[in-house]
Amino acid sequence: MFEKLEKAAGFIEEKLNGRPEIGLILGSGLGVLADEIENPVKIPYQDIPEFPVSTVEGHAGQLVLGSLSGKKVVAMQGRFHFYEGYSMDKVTIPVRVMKLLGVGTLIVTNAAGGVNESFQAGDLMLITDHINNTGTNPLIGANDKRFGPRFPDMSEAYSRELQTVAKAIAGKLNIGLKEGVYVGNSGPTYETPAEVKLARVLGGDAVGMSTVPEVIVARHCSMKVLGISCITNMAAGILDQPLSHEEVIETTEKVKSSFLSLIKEIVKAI
Ligand code: R1P
Repeated sequence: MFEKLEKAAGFIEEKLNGRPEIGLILGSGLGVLADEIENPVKIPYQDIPEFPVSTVEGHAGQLVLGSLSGKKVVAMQGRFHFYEGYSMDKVTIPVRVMKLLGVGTLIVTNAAGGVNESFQAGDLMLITDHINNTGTNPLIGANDKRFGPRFPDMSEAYSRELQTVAKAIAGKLNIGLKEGVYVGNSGPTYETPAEVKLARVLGGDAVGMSTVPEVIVARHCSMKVLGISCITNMAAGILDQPLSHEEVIETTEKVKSSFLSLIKEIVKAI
């Protein structure tokens, strides 16, 4: 795997001048951030050796490399999910390729359902921690020490230092940034009301079907992680209305401007 991913990183490097220092994974409907990248080099996933392809609406399916707020970045405009039928190690290939490109800080974003009843659709939530409820783990299998240790420490999955930066910037921009624990499920079904209640009892504030595998792999290879969820809807059973991916995309469109300014200012500050 390591050699194959080195080949993928080499393929990307040939198209760049300068190595990216910050990686961004843009969630459902949040790919607009990649449009802000200056002097972009866009590489469709299907052209990159070993990369899967995006199959979900709202995920464009390309890497965008260039400058954002004066920093060299690599952004995934669209991510991979376990429910698309990709194994966990496929889902997380881009994180390892980012590491091989020189990325030390990863900003993960996602569209999530609000479990905490004090949240509202359209809120942005700083992820303080996560619960892996997918029933599996991307690090199952032989461990390659070149990426990281067999038993990685997850006591600070989301960097406290980056959380402090994000909170300060949200305050400066007057964005009422919520905070909470993201519960990662496999999907593709949205949670039942009973599952949402369970997530709340377990200490979850938001639910979704991504992020957790990426963060596990990022921490395995010692990247610092910052996570931001866009609460696109309240999870099942809170409001008396069915959930849909259309609503998820619609909400991300509404929060676009605060999401963009928050992330751009964070990138500037780190
Ligand atoms: C469901 O509407 C989709 O939105 C979220 C869920 O995980 C699921 O893929 O997408 P992201 O987590 O990729 O933002």
